[in-house]
Amino acid sequence: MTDEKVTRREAIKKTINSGLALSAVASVPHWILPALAQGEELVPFSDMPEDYSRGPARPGAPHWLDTRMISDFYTDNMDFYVVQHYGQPEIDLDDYRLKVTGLVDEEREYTLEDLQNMSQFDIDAGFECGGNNAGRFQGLVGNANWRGIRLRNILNASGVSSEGTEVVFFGADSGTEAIPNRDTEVEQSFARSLPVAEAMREENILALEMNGEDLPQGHGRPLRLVVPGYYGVANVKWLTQIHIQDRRYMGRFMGRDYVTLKKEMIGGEERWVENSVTKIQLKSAIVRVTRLGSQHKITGFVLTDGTPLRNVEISIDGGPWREATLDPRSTRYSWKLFTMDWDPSPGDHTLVSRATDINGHVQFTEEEMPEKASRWENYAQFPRTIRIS
Ligand SMILES: Nc1nc2c(c(=O)[nH]1)N[C@H]1C(S)=C(S)[C@@H](COP(=O)(O)O)O[C@H]1N2
Ligand SMILES: [Mo]
Repeated sequence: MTDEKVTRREAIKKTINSGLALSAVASVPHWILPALAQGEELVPFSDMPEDYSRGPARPGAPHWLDTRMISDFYTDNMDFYVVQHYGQPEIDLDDYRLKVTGLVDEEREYTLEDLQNMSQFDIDAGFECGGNNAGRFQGLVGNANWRGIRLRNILNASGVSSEGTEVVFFGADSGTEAIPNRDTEVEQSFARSLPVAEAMREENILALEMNGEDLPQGHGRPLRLVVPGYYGVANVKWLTQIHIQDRRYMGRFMGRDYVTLKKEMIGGEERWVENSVTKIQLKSAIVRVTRLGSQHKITGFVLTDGTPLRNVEISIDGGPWREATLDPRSTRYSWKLFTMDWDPSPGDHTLVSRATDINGHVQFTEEEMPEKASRWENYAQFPRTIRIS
């Protein structure tokens, strides 16, 4: 590992562990570390099972985090949620190749070393799985610093030809998919696509590193796409091929899964419309309440598609909306943690947050959500209940 890399990793680790009592660091396994200050306690939510806890991520397995433990801007690589649909392919790094094919002036192939030697940048990006929901207490979420190559540089190095309209990203993982009404199955890779104009956005990154470490196996080692502002499904892990074509890619994760079926008015007609899960919908959620003496603190996160926020507000027991404080480390595409001090009376309380963007768009309540028949994109306000003793 280069010195520069060690320094970056140390800097990120330092923010991850800040606020911890030293004794806690030494004695408690990191995955249950509530990152509490001296004398601080986690106050249980009454909408969660009393014994709710989440174990550490296990190699190869999916994982979601206990969102009550969110207290740091960067999610530890060991606790960042893990989702994949065909298992985690082991890629031999010596044989690894990234191929760029299709409607380009020059098809290309890169070794890992070629990629490592290209100019790098880094960006903070937070995202959630399009299937994240209240039932999981929003645990399919995380925020990290990604470092790698600008996607646009790779596309420009091959030269997208004028007929090229869509960029397809293939992962090394594949599974058998049954063909409806036919007694047959085919092997399909995980893949997603983006229109060329979207793919050319300067923030899109082919990430080699996550929080200053080589990309962990579960997060796509050695290379993954991150499309800041998009739901997790866009961020193709174990990336091995980029293909430019003249039509939208229609694989399972574009056309069948991760498709939101919504009721829309189309030219005055009510229609059920299918949309691929793409840009993150404005969302906030309260996930943590801590107590130091009688002083309580409420913490939550906001996700956006990159549209700047106007504010995030909290209402307690149906009372007035009061503005919460946003973490100053927030960036355009990171999650935005927010906090508010609270001096509650004993008894049962309801807490809810709502985010508003600079266009005045306010996060919907459950009742205001567009009518939707599928389980994707759950961005309604998330009321929490808590008992103060
Ligand atoms: N190759 C590949 N990439 C993938 C997936 C997959 O199954 N295979 N799942 C996607 C989905 S649905 C999500 S939510 C994110 C999760 O990324 P993470 O495991 O790093 O949090 O990866 C995306 N990228
Ligand atoms: Mo997902």
